[in-house]
Amino acid sequence: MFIIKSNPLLRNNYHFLFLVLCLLTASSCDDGNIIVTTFDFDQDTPLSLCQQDDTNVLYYINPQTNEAISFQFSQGDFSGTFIGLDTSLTLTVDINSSNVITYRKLSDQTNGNEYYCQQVPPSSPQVLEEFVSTTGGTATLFISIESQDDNDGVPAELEDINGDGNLLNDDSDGDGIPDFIDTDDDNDNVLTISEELEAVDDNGNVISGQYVDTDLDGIPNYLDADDDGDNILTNNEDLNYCEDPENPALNPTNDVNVDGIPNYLNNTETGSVTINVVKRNTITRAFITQVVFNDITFNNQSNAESLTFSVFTMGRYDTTQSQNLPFAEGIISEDEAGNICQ
Ligand SMILES: [Ca+2]
Ligand SMILES: [Ca+2]
Ligand SMILES: [Ca+2]
Ligand SMILES: [Ca+2]
Repeated sequence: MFIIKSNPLLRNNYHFLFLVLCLLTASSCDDGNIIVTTFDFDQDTPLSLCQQDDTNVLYYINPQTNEAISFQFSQGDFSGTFIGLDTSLTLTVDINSSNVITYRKLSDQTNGNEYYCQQVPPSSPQVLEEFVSTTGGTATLFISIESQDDNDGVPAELEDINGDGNLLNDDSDGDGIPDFIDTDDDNDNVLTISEELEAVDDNGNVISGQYVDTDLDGIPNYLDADDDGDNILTNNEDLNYCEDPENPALNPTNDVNVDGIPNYLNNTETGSVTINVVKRNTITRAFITQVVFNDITFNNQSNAESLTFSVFTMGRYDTTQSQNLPFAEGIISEDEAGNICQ
């Protein structure tokens, strides 16, 4: 009746505790009447999130065992994400009467969203056994970025300009945003996805890994702030930047003269305006929040039984978010600039 897992290092230490509990109260452990709690959660347990006002509930219901774990806590701005260029964020929450962990063994399967995300919890399934945390101990919410990419057409490894394996220390345009998450690597207001076109040879065949370099200065267009080499920065060749309501501002690609070539790629067109605002840098990031409790005690709600865990790993909450990354000081994004056409 006790389940000993094959890899105890990855499991919570409930088995040992429960064995000790049973050794101390041997008569109640072999009578077949008690419900054996397993607390079968680990770092890969997939948690979901409900939010209402300033209260969050992270939860999981195991569809095989009908074990339900939830962590309700007050933290108004919790989203499982963070902004900025840090790679992780740790939140520590005290366990008390407002921040509560609840373990339940349910009589039947249920949908976790319906069970935890309604004002009035459903009356079924029944709660066969319930443990609730007491005051004391902490929850650690370790939020980290699982993946992020600018999806700008240039593979991340090619955006490791200095080739040292660290993507965070390559910032070609010095705007504070590393190339691998910079959607406009030269800050010329032509997004890299529009500039990273692979070069073709005289027969029209793509030259793999070599990008178009209009002015043949050795710098591919997506890293070249003056693409046609006429000494007018590409962002300043956007002469129509506030003239055409059908076309968004800050887009040099739509400034086309009669030959069909945008001014920024035509070195005979040298008209210039001063534009000191750059397009916002939007990327999608995937985050993981690992939830671990330390030094917590649960009380069984129907008897005097209590369980103490020095470390209790609840699981992980995964989420993605589209974010505008912050620029270095002195760089004005269109979000900060307001109406640039006034
Ligand atoms: Ca940059
Ligand atoms: Ca980039
Ligand atoms: Ca660009
Ligand atoms: Ca130019």
